[in-house]
Amino acid sequence: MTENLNKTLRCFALDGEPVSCEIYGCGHINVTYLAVTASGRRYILQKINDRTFRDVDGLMENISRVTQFLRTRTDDPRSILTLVPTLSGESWLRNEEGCWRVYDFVENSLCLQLPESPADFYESAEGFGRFQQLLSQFPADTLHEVIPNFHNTPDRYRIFHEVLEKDPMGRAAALQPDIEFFLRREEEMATLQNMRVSGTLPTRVAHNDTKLNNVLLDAETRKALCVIDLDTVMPGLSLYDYGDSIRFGAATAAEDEKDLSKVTMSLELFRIYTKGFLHACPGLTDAEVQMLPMGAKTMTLECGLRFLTDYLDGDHYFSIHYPDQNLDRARTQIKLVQDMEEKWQTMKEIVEEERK
Ligand code: ADP
Ligand code: GN1
Ligand code: MG
Repeated sequence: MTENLNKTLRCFALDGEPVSCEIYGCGHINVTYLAVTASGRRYILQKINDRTFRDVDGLMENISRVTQFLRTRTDDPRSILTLVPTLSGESWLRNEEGCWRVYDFVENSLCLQLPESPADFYESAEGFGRFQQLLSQFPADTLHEVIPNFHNTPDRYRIFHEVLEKDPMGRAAALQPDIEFFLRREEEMATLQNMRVSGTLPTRVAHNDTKLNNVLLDAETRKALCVIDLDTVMPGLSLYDYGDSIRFGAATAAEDEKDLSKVTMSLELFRIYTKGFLHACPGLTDAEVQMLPMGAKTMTLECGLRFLTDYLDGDHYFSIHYPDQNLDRARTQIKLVQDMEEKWQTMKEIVEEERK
């Protein structure tokens, strides 16, 4: 453990002296550490990415309020993230190195990068669906919009066009087929945003980043335990949460798989997640249920567009571990969208079957 990490940890109300602190997990945005104290207690220390999240006060206020609200709805303390305050009672710390927060480590839990069985994926749907359902009683408009237009797909296209125009790395020429893939679908991909603006789809409290690795399963029962990574909890659509889960978890390969023949959207996993989400979230409107396939397609395409935009821009947003990783990520999302287009009719039929 470096002296600086030790100093940072000592500012929080931990149970004992910190004895180790190591990099942990696979997130693309924050820097996460696993910290252990002399008493053996484990904690998650996170350096909050304040380039991505400009309003750290607003973000932490959202997380504090949402976790407090959820705590009134459950008896199991492990099912909700618990913030550890600083010694002066704040929910986060700013020092010379950045912005920091600490959570209790959720013990005896599993964090999966790909489902190990359909049952695991079903549980993730129960977890995110329940989260959404419980928060349907929380006043969405009182939350800070920590990243404005986060899932406003037309706005993501606007940024894409800007970067494409500048082409700061000179990368666009070699990527014409990829670029055209996104351009051909620009109009269709405004559907959800238009329905949100017109009020056809209700604005709800959404998690907005429902990757499988953002829900912990209980290691013993393998049931959904705790939804984590609450940075992007803000007003949104239920379809963002459903769609992002399909994008990541119904894929048959990793988000940066180079062999695209391995990348498909599993209809079996699509069905399983749909079943779990509809079960856990009985309050969805007819319009929401009908648009579930469009949620999956839009979130996948939007994420691919964001990866490609970041690649064209020189990889400033998503953490990368090798040079072309964002391009690989963009291409898996393209492949998934193509596969969904081929399976479109069946996806719609599955939703109809599972809603009964
Ligand atoms: P990022 O925004 O960078 O994705 P996350 O908040 O998702 O950061 O944390 C990264 C990883 O750390 C998670 O995928 C999970 O493995 C682990 N993690 C985060 N919070 C906890 C926690 N309270 N208990 C156990 N593991 C956690
Ligand atoms: C980021 O923080 P993480 O790794 O859970 C991103 C999501 C993307 C995802 C793609 C705040 O999520 O929007 O869908 O990467 N989070 C933010 O893997 O931009
Ligand atoms: Mg995460």
